[in-house]
Amino acid sequence: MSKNNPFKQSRRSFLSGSVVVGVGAMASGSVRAQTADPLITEPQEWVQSFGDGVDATPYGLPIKYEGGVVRRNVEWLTADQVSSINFTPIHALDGTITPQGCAFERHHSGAIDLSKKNYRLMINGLVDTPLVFTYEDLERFPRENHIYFCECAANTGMEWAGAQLNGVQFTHGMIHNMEYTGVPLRLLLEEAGYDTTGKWVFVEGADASSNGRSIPMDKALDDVLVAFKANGEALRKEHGYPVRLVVPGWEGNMWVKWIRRIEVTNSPVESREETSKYTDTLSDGVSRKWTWAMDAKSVVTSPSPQAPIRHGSGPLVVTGLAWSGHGRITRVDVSKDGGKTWETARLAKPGERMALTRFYLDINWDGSEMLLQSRAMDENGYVQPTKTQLRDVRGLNSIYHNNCIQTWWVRENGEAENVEVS
Ligand SMILES: Nc1nc2c(c(=O)[nH]1)N[C@H]1C(S)=C(S)[C@@H](COP(=O)(O)O)O[C@H]1N2
Ligand SMILES: [Mo]
Repeated sequence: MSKNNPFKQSRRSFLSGSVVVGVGAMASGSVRAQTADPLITEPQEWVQSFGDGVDATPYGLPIKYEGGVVRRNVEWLTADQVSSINFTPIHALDGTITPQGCAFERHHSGAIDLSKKNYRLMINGLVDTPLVFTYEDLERFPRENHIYFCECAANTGMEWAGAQLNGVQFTHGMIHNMEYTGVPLRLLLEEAGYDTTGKWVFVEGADASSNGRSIPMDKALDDVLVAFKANGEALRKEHGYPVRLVVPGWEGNMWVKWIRRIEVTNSPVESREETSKYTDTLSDGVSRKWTWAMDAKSVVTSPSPQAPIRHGSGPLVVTGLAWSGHGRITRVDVSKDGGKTWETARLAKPGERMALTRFYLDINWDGSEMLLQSRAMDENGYVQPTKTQLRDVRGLNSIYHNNCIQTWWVRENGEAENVEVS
């Protein structure tokens, strides 16, 4: 069987590969094949009675067997529920779209209850005509659909000093990827007649924290969306219902939820969220500022500590996610030996600009331990750094913008653990 893609081989050799696996697998596998399997030979209860009627679930939830696919938090990070974060269960998802129901949440002062009726958006500052839009007003502007990832700048932030959290949900789960429907911010700024001396916009939300951020005018006019739908339906309350800002490729903190005001200014406001927070202090005490775009990053989501290998040796699907705030992902490599050798993974689809890319490496696992890593490359030729390379540049004072290569130590029994290689 070919090492990186069994499907490239002829169907025949792939099938014979599977037979070998069956023999090598746990005894129960072959016992099941030899004795009558009641799930195949006996009529089951679900064929002898009716299932639920169509009125049972007007709005569907996942079936009870999938009850573990939920957002989780890290207790010691959650001093206070209203100013906290939870994590997307990326170990259990596939494809690239994050369902809203399990997409991570980050609130500085809790998720507020704001109706469409009470919603207002003001544009003021350096404009010809200060304007206030209702929700219905926004719906009358031409709108667009785009898939974008939103990554909190603190994603992987707890791993700077050492391998700490034993699960990809916790190390990399401050990310989600949705299809947004919204009005380009440019159209609203044009409606208000923005002054070309205004080089910045300051955006703030309707919640108590307001989460104010300055965004350069070039970005505001380029691809920022004033969004009201995600994955086809209204935004969930926790993601900013009824309207949030979408700032493609840039750190999650700028994606202001419950957006209520956009002020055109000629200088940045230097708010709390862009000075004391979301900046990286280097070893010499100098802080990096205006680090908006999230650098290329990837991680193996399965196998991983929360998604161990249960089926023994043989065909194994290694999979993960890659993304870049600077454009498209062009290539992802996977290493099984802690970065000594690399194989190029298969991208499920060609990389899309500022969106998650799913990769697969279909291997024939010999059952020996692995130090699994993935390494993303984007269209600018940027290569995701190792932990050591990143620490050499940033030191150890940082919390934010950690995009280093992650290692999972996969044991012979299929269990995986968060480790570092040097
Ligand atoms: N109004 C407002 N917008 C906000 C926040 C907030 O607390 N209030 N949190 C920010 C942060 S830090 C992040 S990472 C993203 C998270 O978006 P999500 O909760 O939809 O995942 O929203 C940003 N927008
Ligand atoms: Mo964030």
